[in-house]
Amino acid sequence: MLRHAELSELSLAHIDCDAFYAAVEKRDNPALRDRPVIVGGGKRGVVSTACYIARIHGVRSAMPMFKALEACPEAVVIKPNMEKYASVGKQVREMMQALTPMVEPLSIDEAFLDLSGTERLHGAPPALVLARFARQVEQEVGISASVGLSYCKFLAKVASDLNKPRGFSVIGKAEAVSFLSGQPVSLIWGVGKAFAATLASDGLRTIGQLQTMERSELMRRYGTMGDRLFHLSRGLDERSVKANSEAKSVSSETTFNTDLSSPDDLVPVLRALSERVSARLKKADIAGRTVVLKLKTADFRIRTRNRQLGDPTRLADRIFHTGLDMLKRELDGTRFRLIGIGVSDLTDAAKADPPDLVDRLSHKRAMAEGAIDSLRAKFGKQAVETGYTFGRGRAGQPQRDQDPDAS
Ligand code: DCP
Ligand code: MG
Repeated sequence: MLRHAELSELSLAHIDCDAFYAAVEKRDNPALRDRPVIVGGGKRGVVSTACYIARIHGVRSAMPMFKALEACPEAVVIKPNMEKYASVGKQVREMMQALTPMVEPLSIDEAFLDLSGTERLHGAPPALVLARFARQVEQEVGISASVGLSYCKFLAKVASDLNKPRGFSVIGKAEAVSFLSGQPVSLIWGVGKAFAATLASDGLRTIGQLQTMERSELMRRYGTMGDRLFHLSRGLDERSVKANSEAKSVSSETTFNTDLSSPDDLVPVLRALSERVSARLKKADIAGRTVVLKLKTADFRIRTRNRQLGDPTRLADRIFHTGLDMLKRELDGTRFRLIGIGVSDLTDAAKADPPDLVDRLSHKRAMAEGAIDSLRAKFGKQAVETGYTFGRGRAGQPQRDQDPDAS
């Protein structure tokens, strides 16, 4: 039973499956039910996830496997089966989409849902719909999920984490500020280890301390991040749930077998991915105006960088050079496990890459690319290689291709 004064008004939810990979493995092998299970290993030798029994012993995601086994020698270790997890993730997502079209997936096992205005449809307020949903996932999928319900994205996501596993937590407007005041700054979306350390060196450790500071002072010290600190520390978050954001971009990404940090390794992969995106755009006769670079660091933090172009493009060369420019700013020795490139703000190809491009060089490159395309169409993909990928064989190609947001 759940009681909360605002229960009938709150409609922004975050749902996150519990110990996702491990839960799927336990579902498929009931003998594992009461045993500590670790999913991970393989070449990377790290824990992808651990079930909650293994977590009691201190096992955590991203921990080196040998450490995890030191902490919990009796654990059963299972190699990840990504295809299986992707299909279970999809099943859960489709169940979410049956509740509302306003579903914004964040990863394989979590999403935001905006259930405002669905009460008449469901004959029940969002809180009840969500509680039924959690039960339905257990019965039909055979894994569990935790739910956070609030009035904004930031606090819905925080809430879903409060009572895991099988949690259902509510953060209303009335208690948002007092709840946040005791929390560490790292709870704030976008405050990673490095920024938390900067804040700590300025004496700022709790969100409560941020709540006492002026917006102008926070912005003077930390720029746009300061503005975010000001708003989120007070529970002010206007971001809306963006449904189908996946279908509105064309992108290609790859996860490396070993983490990479040098331009020599990353640039050829970026080039190959740009060509793949361009090929898909050309095939669909569409173009994109914003180039999006995605990186995932060795410690699983996602960095996305966007740049809007003067006019939409479908040329590998423009996508690549725009991506490269953004990539250069990120190359500070950080090790990356994933790189992706894509375009969003899709339009039809008619307005793309006008011949009077400001820059004459890029016009030449566009002509050259047209020639490359027709050679490849005639003689196959390997017929022409650019200097960026030439002679690198598989090294210049993405090793494991993942195309989560193909459209
Ligand atoms: N994952 C991974 N490596 C990480 C973090 C996560 O491979 N460092 C994978 C395995 C997880 C899945 O992504 O099962 C979902 O990530 P979550 O962060 O939601 O973690 P879990 O669902 O495993 O656990 P929780 O109950 O904390 O959500
Ligand atoms: Mg999860």
